[in-house]
Amino acid sequence: MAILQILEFPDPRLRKIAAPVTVFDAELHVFIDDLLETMYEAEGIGLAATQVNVHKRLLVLDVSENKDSPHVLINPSFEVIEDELTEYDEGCLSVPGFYETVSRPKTIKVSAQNRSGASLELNAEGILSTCVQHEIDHLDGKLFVDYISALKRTRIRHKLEKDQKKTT
Ligand code: GNR
Ligand code: NI
Repeated sequence: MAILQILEFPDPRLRKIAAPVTVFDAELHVFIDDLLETMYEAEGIGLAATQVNVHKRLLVLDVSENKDSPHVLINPSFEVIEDELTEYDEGCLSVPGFYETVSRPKTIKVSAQNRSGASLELNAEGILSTCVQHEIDHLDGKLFVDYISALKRTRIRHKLEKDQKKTT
């Protein structure tokens, strides 16, 4: 297993659109396990392949208290079940140290494939719904900072660029 490096905003590679997964082989399974290990090590509740510079449509998440309920979603999509929105103070491992309130559909139906390629569906609400939508956004090159004001986004970009100069 391996800990993978997480890209940070405003890295342009976070803007790439991920391609569907078509091959469910041992190499994919190794990558899924690395993604899970990287998420747990970084203490995140989700991680999308895009964030580790792999531009394939897959993500992992675990919103459980005891960090013992990993989910793997491959080629995920979702349908909004109710029009109601929910607000959450979102953070992102690719935007370290910043949290902003984002409003998203509260209840969704997620369709995806598991690590063997079998279809799966799940209904999500609350933090699971928020997290799935946040991760699917990554696969489409979007970040939670795209939902906040341009002024706040620019401030965050400048602070992170300064930090990145110090550490690379
Ligand atoms: O760890 C994470 N916490 C979080 C909190 C609120 C809304 C979304 C998230 S996802 C984030 C991990 C991450 O960056 N996933 O892409
Ligand atoms: Ni994120």
